[in-house]
Amino acid sequence: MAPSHAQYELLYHPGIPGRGEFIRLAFEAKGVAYTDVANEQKDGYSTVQAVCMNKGTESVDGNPPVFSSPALRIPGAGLDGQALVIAQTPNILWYLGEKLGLVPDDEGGKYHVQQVALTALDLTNETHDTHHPLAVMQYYEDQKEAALAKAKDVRENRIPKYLSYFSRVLEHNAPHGKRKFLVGSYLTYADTTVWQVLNGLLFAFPKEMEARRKEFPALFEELYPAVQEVEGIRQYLASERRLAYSSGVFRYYPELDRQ
Ligand SMILES: N[C@@H](CCC(=O)N[C@@H](CS)C(=O)NCC(=O)O)C(=O)O
Repeated sequence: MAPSHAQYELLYHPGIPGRGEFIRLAFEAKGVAYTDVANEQKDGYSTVQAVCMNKGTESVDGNPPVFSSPALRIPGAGLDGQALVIAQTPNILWYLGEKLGLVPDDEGGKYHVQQVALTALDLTNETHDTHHPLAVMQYYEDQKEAALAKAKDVRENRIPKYLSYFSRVLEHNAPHGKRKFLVGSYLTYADTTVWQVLNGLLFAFPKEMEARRKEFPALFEELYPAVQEVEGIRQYLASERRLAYSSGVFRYYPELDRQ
């Protein structure tokens, strides 16, 4: 395992990639150490729960309450030298984009990166809703009929619409990014975030995505491998830190895939 230190602490559920993966990929792409609290620390999930799921008027260290994980805790970066806690995946990525060098220098480029990442996270939410179309707090097994209809719509209408958008962004940026990067001339968190959604979709809907990848060759044959070949990402994907999909946002139910 690569060494990690306590400068940045990822607070997320243990044992699943989930939405925490968008944050992990940002750190791993740049080889910046972080502590994955629930996965690395004894009783780490108690810490995550205490910060992200308590019912009080503060999360920790004078920070306001957090609605849900993932959150990022940065010791020393808050008021009076206390820890700063920030939550919401795109908010964390926005913070890390500057710190880790995962955004372009120009203001328009920074907003464009966030625009693409937000869109990829919208697709993540829609993917989640294929197995939880009616009630987030109820079991998939109790909403299977609605899930079939929702998954059909997401597969047939929403996935191609999103993939078309990402492809067009890639093409628009081709003079700078050479179809390896979505915004500007080097890796940003737009690339890692879109990569993660594509990877999750390949797991959740293998048959659907096998057909779709032929429709969007630049996305799957240029951007996707380019992100995987970034040294930090390559090492990470081969490491035991990269968790297997199971019961998180990206799940595999054969009946929800293309038949
Ligand atoms: N928009 C939020 C969604 C966060 C979210 O849905 N977190 C999940 C885990 S991936 C959770 O623990 N949710 C608890 C809840 O919504 O009650 C983000 O992107 O961070």
